[in-house]
Amino acid sequence: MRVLILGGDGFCGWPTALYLSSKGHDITIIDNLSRRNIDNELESNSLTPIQPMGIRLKTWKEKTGKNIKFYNIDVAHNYHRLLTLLKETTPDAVIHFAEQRAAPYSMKSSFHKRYTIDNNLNATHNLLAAIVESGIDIHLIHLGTMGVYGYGTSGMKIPEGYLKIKLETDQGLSVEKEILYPANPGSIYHLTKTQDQLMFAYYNKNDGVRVTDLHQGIVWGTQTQETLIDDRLINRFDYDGDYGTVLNRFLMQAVIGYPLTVHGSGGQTRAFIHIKDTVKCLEIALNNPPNKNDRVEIFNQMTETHTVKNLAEIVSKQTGAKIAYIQNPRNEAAENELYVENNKFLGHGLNPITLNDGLVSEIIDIARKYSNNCNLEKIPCISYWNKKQAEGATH
Ligand code: NAD
Ligand code: USQ
Repeated sequence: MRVLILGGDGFCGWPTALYLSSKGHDITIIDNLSRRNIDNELESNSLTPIQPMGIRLKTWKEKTGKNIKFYNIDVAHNYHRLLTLLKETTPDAVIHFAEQRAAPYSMKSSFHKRYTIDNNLNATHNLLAAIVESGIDIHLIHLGTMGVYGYGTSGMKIPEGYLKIKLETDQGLSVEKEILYPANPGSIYHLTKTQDQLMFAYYNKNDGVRVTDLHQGIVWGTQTQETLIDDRLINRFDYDGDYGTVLNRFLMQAVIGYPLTVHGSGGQTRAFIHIKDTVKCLEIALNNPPNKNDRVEIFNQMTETHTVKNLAEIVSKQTGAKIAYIQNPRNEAAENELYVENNKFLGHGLNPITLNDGLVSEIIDIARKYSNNCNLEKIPCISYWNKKQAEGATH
């Protein structure tokens, strides 16, 4: 298939581009390199030495003979360049990773809130409008988040996108309906993903755009089979207080002897997926598009849940790392339970990689190899959700 990958220079997008190219798909990456510029803004870096796009693509061609094209386009603001590219490449599918994805970054200041809203909502809307204007029947696959649901239920499993409800009419009749699961965002970033859902529902209803929305959990790991082919293909590894996600941060912290930074009591339960499963899920979504008149297809893209405390204990047991319970900079529930339905991907043959599969030591090895690149000053999370959180801060 001809596939455009928006955000194909990023942590999830780059390995997905390589994986799908290795499977024979014709891949074009679109990215405005904003994530690399944010590293400059934050004076932070990927722990792993990621190469410029030109070197990445030249290496891929050299090692596999396969060509991946690249266009530097800001999809949130260069509408006509995006539209022209859709018309010229007539893709079967567009995979949309191109959003500002860090909750702490989105909460740093009014500037960061406004940037995240502007970038994410306009990127998604421009893509939808351009698909309609192009007149091409393109399957849009979007990377959403488990965070659209909030993290908790009343004991039931969080369904895949839609909730069955029963309503009582004024005449006393009982009516069954299915609605989008109520949105409950925990940050400005997560708020943009809940808004994306409404845009998909609208364009699907009004214009028949075929959409698959993947509600993904926290991605851990860094390398895939393809990024391992050559050092110059290495994937990024975020460890800083804004972009580093919890499990990868703990593993890196353990390697350098930095006490594991558990926020609060660590009772927050979250959903996880390994990067190697992320790329497989994208392939499954690509190969199973919704039919023309189907509603938006929603998959929960996660394979296991853990509390933050539990993760810290697993890492500590394996490495001897100390655990530090620190004041939580976020405004989030101190503890929650999380049960998630993920039968759709399992039904399509996904065989999940879990924390027990030994890949934790693979990440420890990478963190050890590149530990000299770590800037200790960038580890603390200093983005506070509100005034109260900032006042209670110890940093
Ligand atoms: P990332 O920041 O590494 O990658 C995003 C890429 O999109 C970057 O290369 C960036 O330069 C590009 N981009 C952003 N705005 C753009 C714009 N306006 N025009 C063109 N390119 C733009 O993030 P990631 O971790 O790869 O996440 C990709 C997607 O998956 C995001 O939408 C994120 O919300 C979602 N997701 C990520 C995780 C995770 O744990 N990393 C979990 C769940 C969902
Ligand atoms: N946490 C710590 N210590 C740390 C870092 C985080 O205790 O050093 C805690 C946080 O307070 C939070 C949990 O770990 O309770 C998860 O934080 P995270 O930074 O690992 O993940 P999150 O902010 O939820 O965001 C990440 C991705 C985002 C994606 C989301 C999926 O950055 O793009 O949408 O995971 S989900 O969490 O399922 O909503």
